[in-house]
Formats: sequence, structure tokens, C-alpha cells
Amino acid sequence: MAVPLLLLIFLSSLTFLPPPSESKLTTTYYRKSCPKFEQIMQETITNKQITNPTTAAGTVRLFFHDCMVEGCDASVLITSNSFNKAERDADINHSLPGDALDLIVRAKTALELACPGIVSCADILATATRNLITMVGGPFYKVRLGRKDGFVSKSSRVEGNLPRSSTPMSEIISLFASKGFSVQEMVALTGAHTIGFSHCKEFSNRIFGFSKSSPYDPSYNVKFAEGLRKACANFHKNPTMSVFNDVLTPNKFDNMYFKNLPRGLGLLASDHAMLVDPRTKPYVEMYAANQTSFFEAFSRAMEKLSIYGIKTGRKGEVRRKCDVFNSI
Ligand code: HEM
Ligand SMILES: *[C@@H]1O[C@H](CO)[C@@H](O)[C@H](O)[C@H]1NC(C)=O
Ligand SMILES: CC(=O)N[C@H]1CO[C@H](CO)[C@@H](O)[C@@H]1O
Repeated sequence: MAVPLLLLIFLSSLTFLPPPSESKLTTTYYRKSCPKFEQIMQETITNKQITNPTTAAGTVRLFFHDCMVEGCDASVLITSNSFNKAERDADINHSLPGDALDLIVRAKTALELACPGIVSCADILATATRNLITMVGGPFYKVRLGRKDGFVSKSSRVEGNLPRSSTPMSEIISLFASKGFSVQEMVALTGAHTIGFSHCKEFSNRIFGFSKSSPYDPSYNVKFAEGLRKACANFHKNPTMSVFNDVLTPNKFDNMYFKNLPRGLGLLASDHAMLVDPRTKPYVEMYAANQTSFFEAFSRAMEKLSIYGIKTGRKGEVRRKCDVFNSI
């Protein structure tokens, strides 16, 4: 009797401690080792976002893709070589945006000049994401620092770890659940579709030849569907054609994504499904009605995403260049 009881007490006391790796992260991690970290980040990000306004959305998506595969460890930044086909070259990342990658390179270059070998690429990506979200009107949330860059980046690990626009809601929910995210957190995070673009091929089956009775998905607003059909008319010839995720306030981080859904302005099948599925619908309605409530939930969920699967200590390294492992 005594042993199991002791074990029980021991185990329950453990659950009050954060996992050891994330407990090492602090918001002041670089205060002594790289005092200009915040300033250099902010300058680089501001310059880039002003000259290329698509940077914000691109960076948020890049970060999401990084975290979902191997955790937030900059694995998405690695370029393939003849020995290793990296994450970035998985089919799903067809459109991971060049501007976001360029931003990370710029920030890393400036930081290596100021404090060589100190700041990880994973911390740069996490911080850039938060700063850009705030810059385009979204909430500010805390990003704890001290992530190391990971040693693994394989395109074969991508499929199954990232949702597609055609993924059924039940699968999206269980994918996020497998990484510890509730339905509510998943809905809040996907509010990030309030900024940025999607390529026509991501929703072309909803606007061309949808069914025998309707050429486009009747759950679209009629004018919106017609606009999409025009915008994407040549998408086979020109696969770069894309449209705003949030047609009303495309560059502003707000709760318009959720307000759009009941108006038939949800672009992707997965967006529309958020409104239809009884498990997600209550959160869509709540965030559509109350931006403060969305911002609070989004901030909490992003703080959680930002420490998902992070590496510390010897489980990672500070890369000299964000797109190659140090060992190569
Ligand atoms: C619920 C499941 C999700 C699905 C199925 C999904 C799917 C997609 C797809 C297909 C695109 C268009 C990509 C392209 O054509 O270039 C996209 C864009 C985007 N996604 Fe998601 N996404 C999901 C959740 C999220 C989450 C949780 C975030 C961030 C926290 C996010 C952030 C973004 C951003 C910012 C863009 C715009 C990218 C740009 O403009 O370059 N998405 N998403
Ligand atoms: C909106 O949400 C916030 C945060 O949850 C809450 O404090 C506030 O009372 C809500 N406002 C309304 C009008 O319901
Ligand atoms: C940004 C990036 O690295 N995109 C790559 C994603 O995968 C395609 C297909 O392999 C590559 O051509 C892109 O360069």
C-alpha cells in the first residue's frame, strides 16, 4: 500500500511543475548576452513590413508550419541538400512566402553582427511573428525566449502534421488535440486568417464545377463567389493567382475573419466548416461578437503554440545560418 501511495504523491507533485525544457525560457533571456536583441528585431521587422506588407501574414504562417512539425525549432527554415529533403520542400509548403524567409535572414544577419552565436533562429521567428501581429493591429502577447534550433528537418514529417483546406473538421480537431490544443484554441488560432492570402487552387473546387445544380458552393455569398471566379479564371495558367483570406479588412488583424463566416465570405472549405460544425460554431460566434475575447484567446493560444515542442540545452543549437545545420 505504502509504495503506490508515495508514488501517487510524487506524481501529483510533478504535475505542478512545468516541463523542464519550457521552464528554462524567460522573456529576458538575451538581456545580458544580446542587449540590443529587441531593438534590432523591431528595426528589421518595421523596415521589412513597410516595404513588403505581405510579410506579416507570411511570417505568421511560416511560424505555424514550423511549430506543427518538430515543434517551434526553426526546422522549417532549413534548405534541402543532396542528402536531406527538408521540411520546406514538402508539397504543402508550395507557397511558404519568400518575404518571411528573407525577414528571418535579415534579422539573423544583423543579430550575428551585434552578438555572434547567441540568438537562435527559433527565437527570431517566434519574436518576429508576435511583433508583426501587433504591428498590423493584433494583440501583444509575451514571447518567452531561449529556444534552441533543432537538428531535424524532413519533408516526410510534414504530411499529417499540418491541416489542409480540404481536411475534414474532425481531423483538424484531432490533429490539434494530438498536440494538446483544444477546439477553442484551434478556432482562436485560425483567426489568423484575418490577414494574408490563399492561392486559387486552395478553393478552386468550391468555385468551378462545384455540383450538378450549382457551379459554385452555394454557401458562398453570391457576389463573393462571382468575384472569386473572375479572380481565379486563369489560375491553371497562372498558379500564383491568390486572393485575400479576409476580403473586407485584408491587412488588419481584427476579428473580421469570424464576422465573415456567417456572411458567406469564408474563403477556404476549412474556414466555412468552422461555422457549420457544432463543436466550433459557438467560438466563431463568440469571437465574431467580441474582438476583445478573440484577442485574449488568440494571445493565450499563441503563447502556448510558441513553446510547443521547443528544444533547450543540448537538444538543439544556435545556428550560425538559419537555413543550414551547424554540422554541415
Ligand atoms: C485550421 C486549420 C488550418 C488550415 C486548413 C489552414 C490552411 C491554410 C491555407 C490552405 C492557406 C493558403 C496558403 C496559400 O495558398 O498560400 C493558409 C494561409 C494562411 N494561414 Fe492557415 N490554415 C489553418 C490554420 C492556421 C493557423 C492556426 C494559423 C496561424 C496561427 C494560420 C495562419 C495562416 C496565415 C497567416 C495565412 C496567410 C499566409 C500568407 O498570406 O502568406 N493558419 N492557411
Ligand atoms: C468581451 O470579452 C471580454 C473578455 O472576455 C469581456 O471582459 C467583455 O465583457 C466582453 N464584452 C461584451 C460586450 O460581452
Ligand atoms: C519557401 C520554400 O522553401 N518553398 C519550397 C517549398 O517546396 C517547393 C517544392 O519542392 C520548392 O520549390 C520551394 O522552394
